[in-house]
Amino acid sequence: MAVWWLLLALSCLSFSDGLQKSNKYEGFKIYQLSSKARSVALEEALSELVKNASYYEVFPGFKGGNSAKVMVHPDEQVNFVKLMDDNNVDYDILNRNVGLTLSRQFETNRMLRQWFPYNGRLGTERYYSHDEINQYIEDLAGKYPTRVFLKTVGKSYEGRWLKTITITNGDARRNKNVILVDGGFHAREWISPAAAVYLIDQLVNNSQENADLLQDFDWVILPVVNPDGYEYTQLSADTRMWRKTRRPSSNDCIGTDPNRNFDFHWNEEGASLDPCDNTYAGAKAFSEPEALVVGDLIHSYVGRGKFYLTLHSYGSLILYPWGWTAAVPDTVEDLDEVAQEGKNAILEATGTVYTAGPSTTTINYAAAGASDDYAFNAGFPISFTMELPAGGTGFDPPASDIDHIVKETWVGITAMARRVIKKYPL
Ligand code: 0X9
Ligand code: ZN
Repeated sequence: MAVWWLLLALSCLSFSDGLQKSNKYEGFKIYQLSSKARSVALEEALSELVKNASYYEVFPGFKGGNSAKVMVHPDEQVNFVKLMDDNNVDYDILNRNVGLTLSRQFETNRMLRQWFPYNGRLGTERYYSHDEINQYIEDLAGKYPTRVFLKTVGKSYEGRWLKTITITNGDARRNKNVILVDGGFHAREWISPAAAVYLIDQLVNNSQENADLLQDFDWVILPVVNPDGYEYTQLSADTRMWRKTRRPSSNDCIGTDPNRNFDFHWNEEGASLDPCDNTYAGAKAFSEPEALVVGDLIHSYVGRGKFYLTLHSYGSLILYPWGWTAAVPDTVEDLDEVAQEGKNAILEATGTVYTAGPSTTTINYAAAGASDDYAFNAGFPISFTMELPAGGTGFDPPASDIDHIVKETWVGITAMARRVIKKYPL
């Protein structure tokens, strides 16, 4: 494997220097901001920035804490630096040219697709398209007809099929408890579908070793909730940072944040009614087909469903309800017990430090209308958002990081699942 990466690194270096085209992110910089105290100055400065969406993007995660990451347009960098100095906010430059990073990655991904065509198994060498992922789960269902089942649960706005894979141990016992996992809510968070695919692979192809995970529980997995957005981010370096779905929502703006579109305290906090914003909540709750599919899926498993897990990036966080308010539910101890289990298992396996806690105070912002709160409110006793680790400029771990991240995520998910299985026996 190491030789592959070395060859690829060399060929991409020579390619990318010659072929580098400028793109939308040419000259954008990413700054890491910090302020000695948990600072009002930083929060005020950031809230000014986010108003100017064409020049700035404050990356989600730790928005209101004492550090933040901000991507800044080249025309605004002088003003930005002055604003930070005036507010006594320290900054480091994390990435000097986002455009260059993205176009190199684009080239690498193009080559990896040629080097590792789909051959019936999805390895961890590269990122896969929605079609390949659907093909893979189709193939698994064909190969293991007694223990793997597919269901078409809906269609994205652009007409891509949303399919769940249900993984069982093949004992034909009905109405077992259920663990429901989804990925790919946010288009650019590619490591999320990758982790869902690895989870599927391990549960199906390593079923003997994981027999305890399938004894009294079935697993239902929807690997790409937002395939239109996911495919759009694969088109070019210009589109790589897209977050939302792809349905035009006004004359000049496209897409809704599917994780603000759920019908639970919809649009009350941390969401926008401006169709051009990255956190646009939609015209009304469940206006978007992709969110509605997940909502229906959640409802269809209430009672049997004991654990809902939605995979996002980034931040290395395990977040539990509530995410729409800073209050915590009565069963916070149960939630925390399971979350800590995941955090500790990952720490022990790889040394990666996850933070586990209530969503709003851990990620430092409230966001209403998300799927985790919806599932918890609907009756899933354990409902988490897992923010996988950052890579590249944040949302774009290079392909060479996939293997490490998805295996580590598997360790965390299975540790949490085992605790859930013990807590909620059939
Ligand atoms: O903001 C989000 O939708 C999630 N973070 S991300 O960077 N992947 O976009 C966090 C959602 C946490 N859950 C709730 N706020 N309910
Ligand atoms: Zn996300």
